[in-house]
Formats: sequence, structure tokens, C-alpha cells
Amino acid sequence: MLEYSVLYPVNTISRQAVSLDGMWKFKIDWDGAGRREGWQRGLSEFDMIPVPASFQDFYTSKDIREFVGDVWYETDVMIPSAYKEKKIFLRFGCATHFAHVYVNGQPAGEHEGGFLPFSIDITSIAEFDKKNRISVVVNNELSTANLPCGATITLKNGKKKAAPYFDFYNYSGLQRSVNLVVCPKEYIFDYSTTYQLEGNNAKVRYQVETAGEGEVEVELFDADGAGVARSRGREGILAVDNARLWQVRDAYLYTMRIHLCHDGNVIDEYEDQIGIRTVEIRGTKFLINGSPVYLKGFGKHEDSDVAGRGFNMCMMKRDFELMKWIGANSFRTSHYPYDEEIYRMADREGFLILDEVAAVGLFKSTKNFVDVTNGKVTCFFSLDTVPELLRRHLRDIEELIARDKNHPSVVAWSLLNEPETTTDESVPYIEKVFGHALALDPQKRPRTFAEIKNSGPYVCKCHQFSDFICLNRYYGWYIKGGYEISDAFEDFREEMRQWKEVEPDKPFMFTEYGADTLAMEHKLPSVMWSQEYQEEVLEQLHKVFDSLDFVVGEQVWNFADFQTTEGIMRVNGNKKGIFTRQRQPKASAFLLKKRWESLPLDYKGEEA
Ligand code: BDP
Repeated sequence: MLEYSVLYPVNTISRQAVSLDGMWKFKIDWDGAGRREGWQRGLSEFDMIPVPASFQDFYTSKDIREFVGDVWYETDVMIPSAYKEKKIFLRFGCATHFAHVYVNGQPAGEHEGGFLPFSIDITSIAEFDKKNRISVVVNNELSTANLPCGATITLKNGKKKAAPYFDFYNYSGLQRSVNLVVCPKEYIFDYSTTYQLEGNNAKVRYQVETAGEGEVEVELFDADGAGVARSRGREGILAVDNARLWQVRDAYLYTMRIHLCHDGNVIDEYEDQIGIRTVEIRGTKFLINGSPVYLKGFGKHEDSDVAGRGFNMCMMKRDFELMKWIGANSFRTSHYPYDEEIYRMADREGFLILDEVAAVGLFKSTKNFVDVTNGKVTCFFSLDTVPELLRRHLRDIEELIARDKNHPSVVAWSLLNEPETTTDESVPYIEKVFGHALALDPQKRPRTFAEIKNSGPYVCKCHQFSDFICLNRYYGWYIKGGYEISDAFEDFREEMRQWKEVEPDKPFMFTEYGADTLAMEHKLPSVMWSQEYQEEVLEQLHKVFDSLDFVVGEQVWNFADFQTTEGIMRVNGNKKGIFTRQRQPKASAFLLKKRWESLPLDYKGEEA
């Protein structure tokens, strides 16, 4: 169990979440002198920037945009004496990639890993009826000892540069909301649910963890606010007659209210929405509520103009509207856990999420998108940083599952993206990662990882750990693009024949396929990079998917164009988007809309 609660911050009769979002003081620590000089005692000569946001794209200076090292954030918050008998936490939606937090100059806590929330108990250091200074040092250096993996190189002029082993820009900073969370001294720490369907009825098994003594009462309300079931105790069953299930693109949410009581008086109240549904893999089918589903959708990124990877509520809304318009029903949170609001929206809209931990770049290459296809072996798992990396990877999985385990939208864990899996050393590492997820998830969701081309059917030593196989495949792009495309598709069919031989009883999904396309480029006949070419690649690949009954999902790479490190392989970013970075459609969006609207949810589901 984590040492802090990661429950989503809510306001109830006993709890308060005070948003600290807004303009914060900001300062780059060019020489790394801040900690030594005690900048936590108050920043001087600072700038002001918005939180949440990545800091990089506000500025016109390239040195700022490319800065690697410590950046400092500071704000203050008035803590009234009314909170004296309470527990007071600072809750960060994330801090990318490392954070040290100070309150009134005193060290208050720290966190490793850039994409998951953490809470710091400041009850004993808070000063009442005063403004309390909150200082945060955020470090964005990449290494192979932390997720996501990469390197930091030093230029001849002494400046540092990020060298990611992954294909997205190393945005960083306080990229998600910060809250002051105030709750009673004895409080609800966590809860989880599992579901069992019995005809029209459902059993919701729950478990509540508390910090402190007291009796627990749980009540479930339907969408109209009518009570449908209640129970007492830290563990129990809520029996729901005529349960309305959470279905794909037809979500139904119940409200679960938890009370922690002393002698019948409510001490703490927590409320959340849950969806009653089951997830199961049977043979080559992926089942939701016992019925086979076909996943249609995208690998995404949190990425937008100016805000970078900072949570962008308007973009989130637009993205969901576009996903609905195009007929998608799912997405993968490639390549890191997204902001919590996105999961809450997916819960409401009935989208299926493959929830990915930030384990990307476990393949030593700064052009991994090319090298993962061309046979390069990097012996990643022999690096001496691997024990440290594994510790952090397991910790990230624990934090991910603690945060996301109650979302009905989360139907699978994606535990790595494109790791090297052809050496013996990869096996114990990946086995541990899979074992950890299974042990921690109360709902025992299916687990997977996204496999690279180099991890082919006869050489991959780790596919057996996946409950369903996810492949990232770029036939017609990195593999035999252009006029050679016909050979690419023959190779593709042959590869799939081999996969069926080594994994005959599992469902397969494509978690990446596509082609870079410039939104302004048209050409007849097509050439690579033109809109016409992207359509051809998708059309041909879909024919192969359609011919294989064990392929039960397709997630195109990528939902939208996104920012990457600059280089000759990238035209101001990765252009495989079906939408532009500004969320307008390329031609292939209409092709996908036509296809996805015509494919039934239970496509290929017959014999399940
Ligand atoms: C895969 C990666 C993804 C890249 C993509 C690409 O998983 O992050 O952006 O290829 O090359 O290797 O577009």
C-alpha cells in the first residue's frame, strides 16, 4: 500500500479540495545552485507561468525550451486556523520527472516519476492564519534508471541536452493540477470494487481502507440519485437488482458514497462514480460484460500547442468529440498515464482504455522508431541501471493501479511500450513487471505490452506474459514503404501466420500502425508523406486485419500530430496524426469514420 492516499480530490461534507492552479513564480536554475543557495526560502528575480502546463513552449528562447536540470516553482496558500484539527495534504497531479517540495522553506516531501499523483502530508509544518510558501524543484533529466528512459548529453559549450529513447518531446514541469486537500484526522484512505454479474443482477464487492478507527458504511445510488444498495464494514457486498451495466459507448454510472463513522456520526465522507462491468479474455476474444468487443481507436498523446503536455481541458473535450465523431471506442494512454480528468471523461463516455505506464525507451536508441524495426539489438536489460529502473517501474505500476483501479473505462494494463525482448535478460524483468500488476489489481484486468517489430514471433522471449498480444507495426512505412508496399503486406501476412503458430489462443490487437502525413501534401498517384498515401496504407492494413479472426482491435498511430525532438526524421514533430495538432481532420479521418461506423461492436465475435 502506498504511504499516501491518491484518491481523486473531492469536496464533501467533511473534505475540501482547494485548487492551487494559476500563475506560479518560476525560475530556471541554470547552474544548479538553487538547492545550495536555499531558493526554497523564497525566489528572487522570478518569472510567472501558468500551472498546469509544460514550461517549454511559452518561451522564445531555445535555451529555455531545451533546458535540462532543475526548475523552481513557488506559490503561497493561506491556511486558516479552521483547519487546525484537520489533516492537510498537498496533492500534485504530477511533477515531471522528479520533485522536491518545501513548505515555508522546510523539506516536506519528494517524488520520483513524472506522470502520477502524489500527496504530501503538511499537517505538522503548516502555519495557521498565514500564507504558507510552497516551493517545488522539478528536475527533467533523462536516464536509463528512470521512466521514461533516455540519456542526458553535454554539448561542447557545456549545455545539457535531453536525448530521449522515445519519440515524444521531453516536456516537463508541473503539468497537472495542484490541490490543497483538507480532510479529518481519521479519514478514508482508499477503496476498490470488483463485479460479479448474475442474470440481471450484480454483486459489487468493495473494500475500504481507512486511516484511523471507526465504522464504515457504503451506499450506492443510481444516476437519478435513488439509493439502490447499502452495506456496512470495511469489506462487503452491495447487491444491485436489475443492475444497469456500464457498456462500451453507453456508459451508466452509479455513485458510491463511503462514510467513516464514530458512534453513528459521520467523520469522513468520500464519493465517487463507478461503473458495473466485467472484463475477460476468453480464447481469442476480448469480452466486456461477457460479450465480445472489437476495439477501434487510437494511440494518443497529451500534447497541444503552447501548453505542451500540460493538462488542457479544452483539448480533452475536443479530443473526445472527435473520437465520438469518427466512431472510435477506445484508446491507449501511450506512453504514460494521462491526467485523471481524461479517465473520468472516458468513464462517462464509455471509452475503453489500455492504461499504459511510462515504461518507454527500454530499447537503447535515440531513433528507436527506426531501430526497433531494423533488427538492432541493444542488450538494454544488461545495463547496470536496470535494478534501479525495475524498482521505479514496479513503483510506477503500484501508483498507476492505486490511482486507476476503480475506473470502468480502464480495461487493461499496458506495462511497457516496445521494450527489447530478444535477450535472456529481458525475461526476468518483464516477468516481475507482469506479476506485480496481477498481484495489485483487485479486478485482475488483462495485462499486455506493445511489441516492436524486432520482437518477432520466433525471437520474442516475453510474449507469453501478455494476456492479449499488442503489436506496433509499420508495414508500408518503416518497412517497405512507397512502391514496395505490396511486398510489405505479403511480409505482414507471413508474420501474422507465424504469430498464430506461437500464440494460437490469444486475442491480438494492433496498438500502432500508420504513416507520417503532411496535412498540406496531396499527390496523385500517391507518394509517401501525402494524404493519399496515408489512406492507402490504412486501407491495405485493414484488409489484413479483416482477414484474421483473432485480431480484435485496431488503434491507429496517432490520434493527432505531436511534438518530438527535432531531427531529420521528423518534420517539426511526428505527423502520423489522423488529426493535425490543432485537431482538424486529415483525409484519412473520413476513411476511418466510414470504416469504424460500419464495424459492429461485436465484430468477429460470433463464436465467443
Ligand atoms: C513507435 C513508438 C511511438 C512512435 C512511433 C513512430 O512506439 O512512440 O512515435 O513508433 O515512429 O516506435 O511514429
